[in-house]
Amino acid sequence: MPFVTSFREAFAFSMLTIPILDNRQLTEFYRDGFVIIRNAFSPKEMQRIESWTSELAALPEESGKHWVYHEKSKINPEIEIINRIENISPFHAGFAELSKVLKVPVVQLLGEETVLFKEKINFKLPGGDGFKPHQDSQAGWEDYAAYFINVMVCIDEATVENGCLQLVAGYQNQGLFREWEPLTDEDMKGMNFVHYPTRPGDVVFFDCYVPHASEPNMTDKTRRLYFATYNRLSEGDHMARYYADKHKNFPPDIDRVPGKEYVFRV
Ligand SMILES: O=C(O)CCC(=O)C(=O)O
Repeated sequence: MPFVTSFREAFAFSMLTIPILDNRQLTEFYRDGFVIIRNAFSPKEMQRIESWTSELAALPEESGKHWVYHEKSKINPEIEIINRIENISPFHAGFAELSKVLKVPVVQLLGEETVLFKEKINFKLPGGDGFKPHQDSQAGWEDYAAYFINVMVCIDEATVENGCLQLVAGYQNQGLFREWEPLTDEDMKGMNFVHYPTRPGDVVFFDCYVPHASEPNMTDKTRRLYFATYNRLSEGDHMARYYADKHKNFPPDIDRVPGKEYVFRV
């Protein structure tokens, strides 16, 4: 029933394709902790999603709106580039639509009603940094719920060269290694990080325990990926509290206290 309800809700609300997982894809997710759906969105749909992304990046940064973070380019450290945008759907109708549509296959995977926990777009512009090997729940997520599923939508082609996602299969049932620190060399013994290049319209589902990483983008090609994260509704709706807590420790650049140091941990 939760699947039917979420499907009806998304169908009534959105013009986007609702990605429905078949039995083979569900089995693959339960086996590996992740599954990749190629061409889940059409080129026309991706034009819309790409235009929302560019629109968001061009908006003026304002306190109390979507959160923008910058970083120093690794190609030219004189330049500040957008690193990521978070807290999106409450301020953008297009992404609100996308996050409703992506919820439907997450309900399929969990077999129960789910709720959006957080969202972000990792821009990884030319010169953008990579991500050390980690599990997403290492970023303190267990304070909110026990289990999460991420859905990644590929906006620009992600290649080995520009820092596509690398995932490790089969570790999702081992649970959390430890909080607030990326994986150590010792943790990673025996793990096989595999590059998964993706094209615009591809969608990746992976859970909060899947070890993953990506390299910096030292090419001249932008690599933007959208991530929406959901938890079981039976574990509560935590988005407001999550963002309030995060704002205290790692606020968007517009809300930072000059001179104070903010450290990204995981
Ligand atoms: O965007 C990427 O390459 C990886 C993202 C990631 O691992 C994260 O945001 O936790």
